Parts: sequence; C-alpha cells; structure tokens
Amino acid sequence: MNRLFVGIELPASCKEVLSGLDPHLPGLRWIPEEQLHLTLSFIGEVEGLAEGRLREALGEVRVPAFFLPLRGVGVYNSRERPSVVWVGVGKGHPNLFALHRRVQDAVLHAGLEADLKPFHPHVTIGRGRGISRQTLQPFLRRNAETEFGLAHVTGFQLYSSILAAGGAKHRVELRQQFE
Ligand code: 2AM
Repeated sequence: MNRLFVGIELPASCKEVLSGLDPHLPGLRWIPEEQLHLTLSFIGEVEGLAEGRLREALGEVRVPAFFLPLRGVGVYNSRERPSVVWVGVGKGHPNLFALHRRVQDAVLHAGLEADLKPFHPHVTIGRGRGISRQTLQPFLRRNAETEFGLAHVTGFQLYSSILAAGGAKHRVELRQQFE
C-alpha cells in the first residue's frame, strides 16, 4: 500500500523564494524546500494493482503547458488557530483547472476515489503548531499581495507520502510531462 497524491512540483527558483520567506516564528513549522508543491488530488492509501491502473491513466493526461503566478499569502484555520499557511495562485487559471479535472478523471478511471471537495489551489508553505493569528498577522499583512514569481508548468508528479514524526516525507513516483 502506498499513500499517494498528485501534485505540481515547483521550479527550483520558486521553491527557493518560498523557502526564504520563513518568518521563524515559534509555533510555526516551515515546509522544507524540496517538499514545496501544489496538490492537484489527494488520493490516500492505494494497493499495487490500483496504483498500476492509476499510473497508466495519469500517463495519458496532457494539457497545454502554462504559467502559474504565485501570489499572496493566507491561512486556513483549525479551531481558531492557523493550521496551514499558504501561497495563492491568483484567480481563474483555466489551464490549472483543466489539469485538475483531467487528473480527477484519471483517478476515477483507475477505480479510485477522487477527493471531490471544491479545488482551492494553493501551495502550503507552513504548518501551524499552536501559533496565534495575532503572532502571524504582520507576516500575513506584509505578504498579502506579494508576487513570488511565475511557475512554468510543463507536467505533474505522482507522489507517495510517508508519515513520520518530523513531518511527512514525499517521494516522486511518476513524472508526467506534457511538454
Ligand atoms: P496541502 O496541499 O494543503 O498541503 C500530501 O499529504 C498533500 O496532500 C498535502 O500537500 C496536503 O495538503 C494534501 N491533502 C489533501 N487532503 C489531504 C488529506 N485528507 N490528508 C492528507 N493530505 C491531504
């Protein structure tokens, strides 16, 4: 069994910028540079045969390459506290949403359950470990509208995720290039 998800790996230059944003605040764990990605579809535990079908279906997914702006920061809250600090991708990127739909179709085609919640594309850059909104506020205000560059998206990856005490470890299982 592998715990799988599909995502877009960011170019090294974008990862470097986002990694360098770390405000080093207590109660906030910054995501290691090599793990920065945009999740397209979280799938969960998958057994070998289904993973084979998924690899095959993902291998058929092609959309035109596109540029994705990385822009602004925000948080998702859990029990009144920020749990996820994210970087946004602006509004209305038809190619990103088309890619998301194609990946979801591939997951369903493989006989797996796709996460059917609305797609809110974001790059998780930090995880709250008890930090308050107030402590994070100056960082959020400072970067609310900051442009972090453009990611040239020419493919996507199938990742496995191994849960460990210091945070999940991700490994690229498949690279699908459409350009
Ligand atoms: P994220 O994109 O907000 O960080 C691997 O765990 C990736 O899948 C993470 O990047 C995570 O969210 C995303 N994900 C979505 N749903 C998840 C779930 N139910 N459990 C774990 N991760 C999930």
